[in-house]
Amino acid sequence: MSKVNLLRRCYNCGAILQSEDAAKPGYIAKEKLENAVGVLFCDKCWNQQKYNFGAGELTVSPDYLEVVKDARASDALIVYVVDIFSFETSFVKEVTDLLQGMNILVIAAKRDLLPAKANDEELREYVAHRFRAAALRVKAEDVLLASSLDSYSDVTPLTKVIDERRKGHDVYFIGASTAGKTSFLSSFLRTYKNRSRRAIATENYPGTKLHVMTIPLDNSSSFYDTPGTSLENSIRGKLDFENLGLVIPRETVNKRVQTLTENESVFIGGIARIDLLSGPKTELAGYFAKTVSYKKVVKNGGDAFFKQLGRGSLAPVSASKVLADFDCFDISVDELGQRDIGIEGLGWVSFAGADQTFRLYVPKGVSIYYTRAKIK
Ligand SMILES: Nc1nc2c(ncn2[C@@H]2O[C@H](COP(=O)(O)OP(=O)(O)OP(=O)(O)O)[C@@H](O)[C@H]2O)c(=O)[nH]1
Ligand SMILES: [Mg+2]
Repeated sequence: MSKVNLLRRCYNCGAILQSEDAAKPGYIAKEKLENAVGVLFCDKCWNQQKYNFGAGELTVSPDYLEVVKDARASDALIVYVVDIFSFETSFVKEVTDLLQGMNILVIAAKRDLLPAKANDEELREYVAHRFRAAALRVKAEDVLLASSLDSYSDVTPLTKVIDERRKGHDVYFIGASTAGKTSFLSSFLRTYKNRSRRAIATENYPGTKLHVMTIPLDNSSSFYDTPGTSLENSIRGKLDFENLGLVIPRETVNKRVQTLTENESVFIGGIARIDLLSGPKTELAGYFAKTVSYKKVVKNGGDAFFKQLGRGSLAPVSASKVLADFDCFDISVDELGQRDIGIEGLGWVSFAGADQTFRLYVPKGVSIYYTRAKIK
């Protein structure tokens, strides 16, 4: 098995985590340090902040739970909208945990951002595979790809499938912020005829403070456009407005290839870096917005990396002002076959697995992923 090792620091205070001395900063019980995945907290911060339960820290609010509870009680169809370009960001663990056993259809939006020649069947299977890995019942035929969703796109074929699948029940559109839920519904509304006695309304969902648009389908069922869950672990939650505009792709993202030999690095904009620490010469195909540079640095810059941030050649240029600190991950690759290392909200690199060890620097708090390749 390959290994992904975060050189672990407390997510809240930044202290290096250790299990030796409870009196020193960064103390955490050994089992927690060894077994945990994702972000970690030292005991002190954990106890103070109650991260999972504290106000403002949850990605899924109790109100959101209420909405999902209703959906479950009414045997509703869940239309889970994901962003196929930023798939990991839009696939929210806290939400998938809530949806166990429910009737789910997936709309994978933003297909237009991936190269046209990527294989649609493989993309649908990739998405279905990720859902199944989260213990949700989704097959490739439950995944519908959607492109260029806006109020002018034709969503009739998608709507037809939704109508068959909902069997007269309500439909809840859920997913991460900016996945494409409202874009879908705006185009749906273009040809919509209200056959009920109720009006379309955007108001607080009963008993909650969540703004939900309700589109009546008949007298007893509706479409619900729920607000997206937050992008806390995504780079999109970290950048200022100007830089956000640079990292979000507006058009098809084509791969750019850099070939790394040991101790060479590739810089992704001024905001992330991947070093090949060991292993054979490797072609790294980068999938990032055109406005994000993808450059090889021949001499391993070491700590000079931080100094290079903010240089004009490494746009987004003002990232250094926005991103003060970085997390560092080591990824040792054992699997053969095409693999992806991704940075949530930014994009990913794809390469043939061959015993490499990579070191990845990303802005503090941004999640990374390591999976089989999305595009072969
Ligand atoms: N290229 C492309 N952009 C899309 C597509 N669908 C949505 N977008 C863009 O993605 C952004 C967010 O879309 P929304 O439909 O508002 O996303 P949402 O899921 O409703 O987001 P929240 O309301 O924040 O939860 C907008 O800028 C859309 O134009 C698509 O299929 N292709
Ligand atoms: Mg919306």
